[in-house]
Amino acid sequence: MVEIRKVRIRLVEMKLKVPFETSFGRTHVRKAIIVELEGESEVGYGECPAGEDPFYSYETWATAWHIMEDFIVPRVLGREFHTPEELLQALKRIRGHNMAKTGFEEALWDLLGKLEGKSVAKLLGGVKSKIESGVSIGIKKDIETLLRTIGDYLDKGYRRIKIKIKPGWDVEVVRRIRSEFPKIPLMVDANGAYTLDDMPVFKELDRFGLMMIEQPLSYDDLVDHAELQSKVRTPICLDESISSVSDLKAGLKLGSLRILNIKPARVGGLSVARVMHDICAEKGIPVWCGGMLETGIGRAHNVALASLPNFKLPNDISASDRYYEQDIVEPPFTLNPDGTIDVPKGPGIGVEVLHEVLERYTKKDKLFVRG
Ligand code: OSB
Ligand code: MG
Repeated sequence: MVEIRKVRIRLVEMKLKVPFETSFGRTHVRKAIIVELEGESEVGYGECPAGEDPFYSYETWATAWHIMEDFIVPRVLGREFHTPEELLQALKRIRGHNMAKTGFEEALWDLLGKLEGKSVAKLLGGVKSKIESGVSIGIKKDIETLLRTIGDYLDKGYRRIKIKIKPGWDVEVVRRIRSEFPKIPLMVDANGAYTLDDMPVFKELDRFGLMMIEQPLSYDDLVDHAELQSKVRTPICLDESISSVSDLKAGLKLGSLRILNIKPARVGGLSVARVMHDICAEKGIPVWCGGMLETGIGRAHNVALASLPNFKLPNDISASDRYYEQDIVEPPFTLNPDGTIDVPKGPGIGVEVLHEVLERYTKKDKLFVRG
């Protein structure tokens, strides 16, 4: 049990080493809100990875800031919590805004872990000491650049390659990758850029032995994904379409997905992510942990989550140096030669937050103290 005595939210900006381009836009500088929850003796950290634009989801850092300041902080500050589920219960009247909630929920997992001397992975019921690491590669200016980038990541040891696709950057690109790298574990992510009218594209993609096609159709669709899945062999994996347990149940009933990408920030926290993991485990649906280009804090929570047993496929959890010159945690996340990342064993997130570096990346912050 812990009483929340102080809350700090800070907007951070971290320049990406390489801009990240998807079908919905391009990111040069990653914005995120870091949430700090302070009890009597420890501070817990969580991350809300909502960015600049409402293009991946409706949340932006600015909507998250508003929801935190005006609706979450008043329901958390000065309150006592035994579990992260209890915190989410206190936020239940707030519909949606999962990324804003996740910053707080994760911070409480870290805080409780530190107080109990246990890692977040252990508290969650994680069973792995290493997690499998894949890499998600944005749209590049030409296919040659993409092929070179893929080769570099394979040399580093990444266990699977995901590329972003959009109309005009799809079948030909995959064909070229397959002729260069015939056997690698390969998948594509469309971030909702297609419709059922693009069936010829999916029929072509179906011939390349892809591990899965992620979020081919609209972010709010389940019915058309079910129809598409009935027409292709390649498993459909959903990301944007599944932001709640009810979405997941509907998607499974309809047959809209055979694989689930779980991002804590998208679904409203690690506890919801774990419920989804359990449902999928029971139904024989493999899951993996997606990413939102998180800083070391969100990354640490993602690593903890991915230590659960049904995370059966490589995750979009790459080493810190795939994204940033300098991460805000120590040690940074590094890739083992076998393409895995170690699950930290220390209390809470198990990595130290570098306060001076965090301060340097902070664009604005606000402190709330129990009245
Ligand atoms: O769709 O999975 C996605 C990044 C930002 C927003 C959406 C997505 C992504 C990624 C990158 O694919 C995953 C990562 O390395 O963090
Ligand atoms: Mg995705």
